[in-house]
Amino acid sequence: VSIERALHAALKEGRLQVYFQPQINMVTGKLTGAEALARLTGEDGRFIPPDEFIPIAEEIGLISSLGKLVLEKSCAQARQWLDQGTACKVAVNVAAQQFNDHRFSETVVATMKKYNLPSQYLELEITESALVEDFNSANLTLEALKRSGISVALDDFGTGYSSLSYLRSFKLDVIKIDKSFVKDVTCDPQAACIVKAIIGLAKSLNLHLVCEGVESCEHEALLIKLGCADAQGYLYSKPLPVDDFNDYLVRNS
Ligand code: G
Ligand code: G
Ligand code: MN
Ligand code: NA
Repeated sequence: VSIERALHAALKEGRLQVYFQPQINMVTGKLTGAEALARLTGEDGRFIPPDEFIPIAEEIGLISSLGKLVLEKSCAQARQWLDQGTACKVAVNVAAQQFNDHRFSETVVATMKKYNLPSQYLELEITESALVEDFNSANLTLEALKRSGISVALDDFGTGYSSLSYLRSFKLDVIKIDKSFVKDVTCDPQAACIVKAIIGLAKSLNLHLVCEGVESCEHEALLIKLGCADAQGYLYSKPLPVDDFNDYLVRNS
């Protein structure tokens, strides 16, 4: 109940925070973008983890409003980065409910226009659950996004039920290998085989690939050896409040 109240209050006042986690090219060390991650503070000032408030926002029907606010803040931020000469693409998570709203692509395009943000600076991250509900409408939404030049990533790849058919059926641009595989890639030969297979799959389907949850130099070295360049993880940085991300951005561009 306290999380519910905090969500309502934060949305009403537009004071949901957005943190940014750097995405890195492991080979060049260069920054390639940032993932936007929502953060919520309770009325008592306590930090509420997203694993707690996202499912509740979904349950009580607030996830689309939350997503809209994150999208809005992310586009505003990407615009500001462009203006200050440190251009940075931002990747925004989209919940299934939000993605399946028939006005979703319109809202995204309108938000980009509002901030005069070129489409190459926005990426959307969806999970398979966004694609299962209604094949035709999901396809139409993805096509509309593609026409507008917005790329779409399939998040948490490998953890759902039928990822491979989605890769064939839908126009996606990026797959993000779930951190559960990356975590074990250096100690579990089976995890390494799966990562290797996903890298091969992405290459042959001409999809861009990002490894999530890179935490050690050993992870990095092995992933580069297996053929993946782009990554995200604590080895480079945790998700950062916007001021800290800005420092990172200025230092790294
Ligand atoms: O930092 P991390 O603990 O941020 O995020 C936990 C989970 O919450 C992840 O699965 C992430 O995708 C999800 N999440 C974080 N921000 C958002 C958001 O703005 N929208 C949606 N739908 N999910 C988010
Ligand atoms: O589910 P999604 O991929 O959208 O959310 C990313 C989640 O992964 C966030 O909760 C973020 O804080 C977390 N995360 C980012 N980098 C790392 C990492 O190196 N290790 C772990 N364990 N989690 C990470
Ligand atoms: Mn994500
Ligand atoms: Na993920």
